[in-house]
Formats: sequence, structure tokens, C-alpha cells
Amino acid sequence: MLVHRRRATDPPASEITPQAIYADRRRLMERAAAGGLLAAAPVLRAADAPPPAAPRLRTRASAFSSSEKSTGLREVTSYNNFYEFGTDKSDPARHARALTTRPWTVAVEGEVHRPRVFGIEELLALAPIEERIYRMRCVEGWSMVIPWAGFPLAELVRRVEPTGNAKYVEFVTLADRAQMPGLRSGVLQWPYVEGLRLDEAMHPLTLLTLGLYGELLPNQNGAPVRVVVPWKYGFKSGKSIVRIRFVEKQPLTSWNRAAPQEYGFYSNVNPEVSHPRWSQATERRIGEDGFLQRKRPTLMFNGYAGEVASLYAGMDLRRFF
Ligand SMILES: Nc1nc2c(c(=O)[nH]1)N[C@H]1C(S)=C(S)[C@@H](COP(=O)(O)O)O[C@H]1N2
Ligand SMILES: [Mo]
Repeated sequence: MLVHRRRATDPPASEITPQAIYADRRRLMERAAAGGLLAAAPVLRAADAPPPAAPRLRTRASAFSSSEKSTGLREVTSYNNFYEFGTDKSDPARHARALTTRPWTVAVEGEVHRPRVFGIEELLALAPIEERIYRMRCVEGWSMVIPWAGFPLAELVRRVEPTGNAKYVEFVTLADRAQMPGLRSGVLQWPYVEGLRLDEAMHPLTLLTLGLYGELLPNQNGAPVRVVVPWKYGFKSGKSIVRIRFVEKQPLTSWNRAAPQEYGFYSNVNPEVSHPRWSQATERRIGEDGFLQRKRPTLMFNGYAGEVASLYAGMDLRRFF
């Protein structure tokens, strides 16, 4: 079985709250002060102090997590596609550092009964945050396994009550020339836009993602909020979302607009449908590079066929690639 189902009794992946960390550090400082340690160490300056621990997210384990070994945090945060910050894999880690992610709002609008603007703190508190270890497959032929943190997008969709006209969901991401040097390039039209059919958006695997490896999302991975759709090529998982629109017609997505013969709207991972310029039959798992590395066979729907194949029953997946 490709999707490992954890028992409900398994311990949550992370039970450390930000409050717990701060309380611990305060206790340590108090103890140090009481023992005269601070006084005895007058050269202790901020520069010598260990970097503050990033606030951990309180997450619970999910039955949808893969049992495969996660790709290392270093690879996950240094080998990225985020064209707003440049087209080299190393550009986002360097250039997204200065991205301002607070305050941040996501406008949810269009064909809904209750349009709403969510602040990022509201989103963090909207639903229980789960750790979801997902296989991810880039259309370029590489893959990773990433422990995301978030909750099903359906939790948010429910709260805005789509009307009967809502057939698709469009995701619009930040396009700020002042912060994003990649916007000077014409590789894509900005803002980066992606979209899902409503039933895909409502599928329990589709994750509104706020973190990875138990911490808030690093900027290069789409802080402060992105979607993750693990059975589709990575470009369907838009980063740094500012607007979610419910619409009647299939949205024109950035990659579909840029190269319609290469990137269809669906973009389901499918080893039987080659990209016009290369095969999609195998993939290279990042972090396992090396002369002797075996290429892995790419699986239909990236291994999530058991969960999602029924969404496409009766569709010709060569035509709707
Ligand atoms: N806004 C935005 N989102 C984006 C992209 C992008 O260029 N801009 N690249 C996509 C592609 S091609 C991939 S493979 C994934 C990579 O996500 P990761 O860097 O967190 O692994 O993000 C997707 N989301
Ligand atoms: Mo990608």
C-alpha cells in the first residue's frame, strides 16, 4: 500500500507549543540569573546567544501521510521553484529572505455566499493543523517527500459557502515588484495563477499549507500560506497566496497560458503522458543524487491513485493532461 495509514492512537508528530518553548527559555534564564551565571559571564552578548528557536506548530499526525523517508530540510529549503524570486533553484532561498509575510491577508471571494478576508493569524487558528508527509513531483522530473503542516482546504471552503455556480477555484499569489526581483522577467505573466476544479479543491488530500517540518513555512516554500496538491505536478501548488476566487469557468493558469501544449489545466502526475520534450516515466529523488542513483518509476497520480482516481472516472487523461 502506498499511503501508510497511521493508527489514531499514534502520538502526534509535534506537541511542542510556542508557549512551551518560551516558558522553557524564560525558566532557563531565571535559573541562570539565580545562580549568578549571567553575572559571571559579562561578555555574554546577543551576538553570542544561540539563535532563538523558531516557534513550533502544534501538529497532529495524519492517516494521509506517506511512510517514505522525508527529504532533508536543507534540500527542501534550498532547491526550490519560485520564479518570482528567480529561475535558478538556489534563487528563492537567497532572494525570498526579505519577503514580508506579516501582516498578510487572503481574500476569499467570487461565487460564495460568505466572501471573507482572512488574516494569517485567523488561518493559523481556523482548524487543527496536521502533519502531512506528502510525495511531491515536479514536472521537471525530480521528486521530494515533504512533511507539510496544514489542514484540508475544504475546511476553509466550507466556511465561505460556495454558490451553485462555483465550479472551479482560482488561486492568485503575491506579485510585488518591490519585493520580488523575478517579476522583472517575462518567463510568466504575473501574478502566478493556479486553479483546481471544485471537487479537487474539496478533496481531503488538498492541503492549505502553513508550515513544514513542524515550523511556519520558510519564505522560499511559499510563506505564509500556499496550497499543496500532491497528486499533481508541483506547479499546481501555488505559493504565497493572497486571493482565492470561486468561479464558474475554468481559470486560465500561468503555465497553461505560457505553454498550453506543454502544461494542461489538470496536470495530474501521469507516467504515461510524456511532456512534449521529455518522458515523465521516471523521477530523481532529491537528496539521493549520485553516480549510482537509480531512477524511480513515477507512479500514476504520484502514488495517490487509490484516493483520487475516481475524480477522473470517464475522462480521457491524454486529452485532459
Ligand atoms: N507563486 C509560485 N508558486 C509556485 C511556483 C512559482 O514559481 N511561483 N513554482 C511551482 C513549482 S514548479 C513547484 S515544483 C513547487 C515547488 O515547491 P517547493 O519549492 O516548496 O518544493 O512550487 C510551485 N508553486
Ligand atoms: Mo515544478
